Amino acid sequence: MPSKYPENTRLLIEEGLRKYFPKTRRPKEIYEAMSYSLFSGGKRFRAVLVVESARVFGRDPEFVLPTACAVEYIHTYSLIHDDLPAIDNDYLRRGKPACHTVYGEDVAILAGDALYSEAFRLISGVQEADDPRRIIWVINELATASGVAGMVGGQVVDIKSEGVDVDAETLDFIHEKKTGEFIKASVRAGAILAGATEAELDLLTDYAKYLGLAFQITDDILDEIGDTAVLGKTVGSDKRQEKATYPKVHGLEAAKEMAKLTTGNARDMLKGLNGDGSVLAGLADFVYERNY
Ligand code: GRG
Repeated sequence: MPSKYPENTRLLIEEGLRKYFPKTRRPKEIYEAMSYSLFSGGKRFRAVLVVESARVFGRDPEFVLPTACAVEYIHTYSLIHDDLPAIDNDYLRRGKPACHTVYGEDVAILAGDALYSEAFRLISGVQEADDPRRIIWVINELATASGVAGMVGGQVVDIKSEGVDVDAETLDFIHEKKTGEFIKASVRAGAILAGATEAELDLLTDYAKYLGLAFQITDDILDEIGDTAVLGKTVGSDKRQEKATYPKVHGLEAAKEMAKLTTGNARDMLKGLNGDGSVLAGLADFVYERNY
């Protein structure tokens, strides 16, 4: 991992995922499929955001670990479903055959569904907070961001825009909903559990909006000029499916410039914070510089 990535946090999340993964093993197929996708690598970026956002307010990583792991469950769920033949039809994920390639479409769909429910079981059953209303608040934010007003809504417009000439506004809508809202909810979840005020949350929300946009622009650029072996997923998949992407709508060079600008904007939003935002700033740089 590059130096700006909080590797210790990533390792802590790996431990948390193992600790909280359901101990039941029947029916065997579904637990195997869930665990295959959950433990197949990945940057754990959204879970890292939960932990690092709470740390700004002086909270230990362990305090928000159940929610950080739940966020990773939801993310893994979205990847499993995204790769399905009915959606993006990708056979490679995190350098390995996609879940449906190994376990079949039926089990892969159910593994995604099960991870999604496990996420909310984990937060509602294990997460603690000084004020329990903050747990409900977090559940509401994550459900909204992953539902029709977020990931699902963005994905629908994404699918329906394949092969269509999409304008810049529609492109922004797709990515804000499909990727941005969940990144924003991850940042906010850590801060909410750590007891952030509305004013502090507003600053972090603006940071997260720029971060999510930079993340997606980089993702689109990597799909165009990245390396399949490094990325762990097939390069050129967007082009093959005639997807709306930043390089397609704005041109590759303009997209690179946009990624740089939005990363700078994300960093700027942290300046008003009272706590130490240096790790979050480093994560913005990571998003811009990443090659995977
Ligand atoms: C599952 C809630 C839900 C909805 C189903 C399939 C779908 C609707 C939405 C797709 C959302 C999706 C997969 C967006 C792509 C986001 C993206 C850029 C994923 C790659 O994230 P990384 O780079 O991956 O963080 P790693 O492997 O590092 O975890």
